[in-house]
Amino acid sequence: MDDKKIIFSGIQPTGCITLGNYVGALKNWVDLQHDYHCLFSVVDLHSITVRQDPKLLRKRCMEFLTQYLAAGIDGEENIVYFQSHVPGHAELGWILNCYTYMGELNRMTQFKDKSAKHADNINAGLFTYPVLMAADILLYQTDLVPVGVDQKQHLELARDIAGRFNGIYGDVFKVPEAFIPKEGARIMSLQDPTSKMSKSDPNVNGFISILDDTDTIMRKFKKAVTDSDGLIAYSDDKPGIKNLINIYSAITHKTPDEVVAEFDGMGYGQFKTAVGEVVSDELRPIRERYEDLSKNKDYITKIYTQGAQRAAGMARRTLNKVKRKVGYVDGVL
Ligand code: AQP
Repeated sequence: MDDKKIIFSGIQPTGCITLGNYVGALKNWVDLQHDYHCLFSVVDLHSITVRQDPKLLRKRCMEFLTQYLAAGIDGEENIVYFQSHVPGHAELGWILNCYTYMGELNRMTQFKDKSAKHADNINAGLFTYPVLMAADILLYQTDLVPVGVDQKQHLELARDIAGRFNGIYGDVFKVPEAFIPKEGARIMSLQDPTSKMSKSDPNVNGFISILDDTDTIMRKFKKAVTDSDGLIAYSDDKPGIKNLINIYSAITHKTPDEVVAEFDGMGYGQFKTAVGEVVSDELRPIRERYEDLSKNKDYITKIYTQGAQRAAGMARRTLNKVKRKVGYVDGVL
């Protein structure tokens, strides 16, 4: 292998891929894909921490992988695959469970949030989710993980687990770094700008799907919750406007100050229309490519099959090393 560094990242197939996922993760994958060896996974093992309808899940998995490609991920150059197709994720996940403390997992804010949301199904998988995520990353000797800021705590834990394991057995894992975008690291709900835009939000006006058409996008931005003082300013006291500035800024690569200057003296209506337009222009080609690609099932199958084969080869090298270090007898398979 050359000296390019390794990137791993994934999105779990729940709900639909949102503008938040796009800006926090997917868009950066596209920007980084030629400079690194990249693995982009539809992390389906994670998705069953919340109960899923099997038929819908299978359909959604295919749709997510197709959206990765439609967003501009090159499926030949990069490794694009389903997590459940590479058994090494679950194998390493188990081993790392034994090197992770309950106290560490108890501190994870996503577990607290999700167990409050799914009080009738607080399963062990939900609790150990960050360990599987650590396995996803460490399995490939990943250097860099492009994620939204909400995943920062999980990534810190992955680093701690890697450090602990290395401390016992020598240098087994690369200790990964987070890659968190400056603008758009945390896109908020359009209906409640104090909580993050979430792909399973039951209120469809709270999020933009990357497949939403122009009319839907414009309508959702028009309805976006703001405030009543009519001033376009970048302030924590104005979470709705701040969120719209962040979105505009992430798409146009302008700083928040530049955005504020651009819209100085204009009304919220005009600003919301401008944000809707840049988002719609950004997403239109993705939607069009998606429509084409989803007709080509053979191509999609080829991409995820070769992706899983390449990922499995890399995973095997790390797992063999881990198993030897832990003290297992060499297997025959
Ligand atoms: N609102 C967001 N802003 C910026 N980045 C975000 N990400 C998610 N939401 C935002 C980033 O997208 C990647 C994939 O996310 P995930 O599949 O791990 O799911 P999640 O973050 O748990 O997303 P949701 O919307 O909250 O899903 P549900 O509703 O199913 O629980 C990650 O890199 C994440 O940082």
